[in-house]
Amino acid sequence: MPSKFPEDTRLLIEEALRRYFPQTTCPETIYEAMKHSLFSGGKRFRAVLVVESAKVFGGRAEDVLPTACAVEYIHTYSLIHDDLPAIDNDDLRRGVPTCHVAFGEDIAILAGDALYSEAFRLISTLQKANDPQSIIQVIRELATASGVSGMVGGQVVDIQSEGKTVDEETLRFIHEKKTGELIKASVRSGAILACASNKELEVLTDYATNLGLAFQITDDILDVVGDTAILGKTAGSDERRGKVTYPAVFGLKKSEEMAKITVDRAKDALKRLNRNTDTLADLADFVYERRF
Ligand code: GRG
Repeated sequence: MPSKFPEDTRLLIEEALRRYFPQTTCPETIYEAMKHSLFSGGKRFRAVLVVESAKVFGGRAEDVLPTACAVEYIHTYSLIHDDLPAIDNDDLRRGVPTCHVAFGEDIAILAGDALYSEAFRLISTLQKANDPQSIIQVIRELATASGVSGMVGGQVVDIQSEGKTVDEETLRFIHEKKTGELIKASVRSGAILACASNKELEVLTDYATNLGLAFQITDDILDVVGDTAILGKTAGSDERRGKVTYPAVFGLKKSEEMAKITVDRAKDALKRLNRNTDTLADLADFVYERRF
C-alpha cells in the first residue's frame, strides 16, 4: 500500500476479520463463498476509517474492531450484489472471479445476504462501549447508510440512469448515496464509539461527505485510466454499460480537478477540529492519489 495509508491499522483489521469470522462450516458452500469475497484482498478503506476516526478522539483500535469488521462485511456484501448479472454483471473483483462466477448466482446472492446479517450480529455481540446507546447509534448509522436512503437508493438511481443524460445534481446524488453514505457512516461510527461530541461529529460529517464523493469520483476516473491487473476489476466497464460517471459528464481533466477540490474540502474541514487529524488527512490524500 502507498506510504500514506496506515498499513498497521489495515493489518490489525485483516487479523480481526479472520478472528471474528464464524467458526461454523456447515453448510460449507456458503461459508466458502463468503470467505472467497471477504478474503480476496481489498484495501479495507472503510474499516480503516472506523479505526482512525476513533483514534482522533482517544479511542483504541482494538476497541472498535468489531464495528470496523462489520463495515467491511457490509461493503463486501455490496460488491457481491453489485457484480451480479442482474446489476453490473462483472467477472472480476479484487483480482479473483466474482462470487457468482465462482459459486453460482444463487449462492452469491445468499453470501451477500449472510454477510449483511453477520455484520449486525458482530456489532451487537462483540462491540463494547462505555455508553451502550452509542452501539445502538452505530447500528442505526450503518443500517441507514446501507438502506434505501443510502446505498440501495443510490444504486437504484444509478441503474435507472444507465444510458441516459443526467444533470450534475443527479450524478452527485448517485455518488453520495451509493458510495458516500457508507464512508460517512464509517467515519462517524468510529467517532461515536470514542465519544466525540455532536459538534465534532458535525465537522467529521463534512470531512466524510467530501471524502465519500471524492472516492467515487476517483473510482470513476480509475475505470477510465486504470489498469485491470492493478485495479483487480475490469477497467472500462462503466463506459461499456453507459454508466453515469464524472468523466462521462465532465471529461477526464475536469473530473480530476473536481476530485482534487473535493479532497481539499475534506482536509479543510479537519482544520476545524482541535485534534490530531493527520491520518484522516493522509487518507484524503490517498483517495486522490490512489491507483486502485
Ligand atoms: C449492500 C446494502 C447493499 C445494497 C446493495 C449493489 C448495491 C446495493 C450497491 C452498490 C454499492 C457499490 C458497490 C458502490 C461502489 C462503491 C465502490 C467505489 C466500491 C469499490 O470500493 P473499494 O475501492 O474496493 O474500496 P476494495 O476492493 O478495495 O474494498
